[in-house]
Amino acid sequence: MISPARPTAHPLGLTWSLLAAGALAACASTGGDTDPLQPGSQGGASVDGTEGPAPEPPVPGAVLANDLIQPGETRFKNLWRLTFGGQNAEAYWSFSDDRLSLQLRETNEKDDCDQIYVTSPSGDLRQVSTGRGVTTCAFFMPGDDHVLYASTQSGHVGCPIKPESVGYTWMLWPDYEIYVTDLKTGEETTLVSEYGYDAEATVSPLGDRIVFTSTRSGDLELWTCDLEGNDLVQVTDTPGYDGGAFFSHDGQRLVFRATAWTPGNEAEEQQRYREDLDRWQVRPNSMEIFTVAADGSDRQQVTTLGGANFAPYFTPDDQRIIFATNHHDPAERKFNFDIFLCDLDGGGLEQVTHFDGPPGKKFDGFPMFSRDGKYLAFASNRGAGAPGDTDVFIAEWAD
Ligand SMILES: [Ca+2]
Ligand SMILES: [Ca+2]
Ligand SMILES: [Ca+2]
Repeated sequence: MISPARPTAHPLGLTWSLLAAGALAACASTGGDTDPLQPGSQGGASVDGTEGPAPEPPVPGAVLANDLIQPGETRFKNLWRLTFGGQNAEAYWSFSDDRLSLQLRETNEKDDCDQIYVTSPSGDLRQVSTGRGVTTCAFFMPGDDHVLYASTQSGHVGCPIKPESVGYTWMLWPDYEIYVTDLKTGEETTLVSEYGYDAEATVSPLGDRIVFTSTRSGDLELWTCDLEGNDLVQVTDTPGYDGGAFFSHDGQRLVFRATAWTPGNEAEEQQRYREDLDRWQVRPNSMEIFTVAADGSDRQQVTTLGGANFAPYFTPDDQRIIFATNHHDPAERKFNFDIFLCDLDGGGLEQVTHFDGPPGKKFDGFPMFSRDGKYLAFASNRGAGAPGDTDVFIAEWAD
């Protein structure tokens, strides 16, 4: 099922959608699919048969796609599609809610790696990463004139080739550093740099701190720093993966994903985890959602669902958490990821997305609310031409 030649793995989990593709056809994209900047024929569909002016897209270039709202997706008042084919995900809102940064890959070719793009007033997507190495996890800086992202460009000119591994793992390239690019001048500066994995950075809505994931302490932990990359604070100190964090809107807490050990089997699993980490790899198949105060105190487990729970984000009132999970997939190999909501204690579970098709057409994940709460950006296989194609969507949210 899984292509052993697949060159990159995705720190925040995009690879799950590729896994869901089953056998990965080489160069799965065809025709217009290879140009994600070009609106396709599936967008702009009519809204449930009613006439009237189409609602304004929340981001220039997004095309109305209400035909892709699935039965049961009652939280979606309208749906727009931003990309059309390839691998596109992790679309995160600017501070002013009028732009998205995202990562985009046009094909599954070995020499094609995720690069960072931003939306622009003209409706085009604009590449802002250098094109060297593999990149991940972009986020707007306060003021929206700069974007941070992680890249292996200090160690790789092209796309790094994933070494042989046992089973399904993510690569934690030690060349990953966190850079800030000036959207006006293209000037790039290094924000965070240390031997080992440094990636998955996001910025507090207060605009004063950055959280990221690093192996610098010898384990995968959350760290925060100021906007210049100084005043480093280690937030987590727990065996296992701690990463993929976002701040609450009041800047007080972090929501993140962490390895879930099997009770009674911790020692064996942690030994295997250490062996993977020594090869710069991590297995993402068993993770739960946690919160912690930004200073590292008061760690709380949110979900106890089993399976892979990831990409958590606070609702605009900080009272609930939206996240992606496959816990509900009855299949032994759980490829159907969907977006769920839950309370801060894990109760009140509510399924938000319901897209489930054939292999490679099941994934929904990476939810992020706009700061005003009106829109939810997410990634999904829905509307995909080729199995595994993942596109960025924006839903108008119904409270
Ligand atoms: Ca590094
Ligand atoms: Ca840890
Ligand atoms: Ca799904």
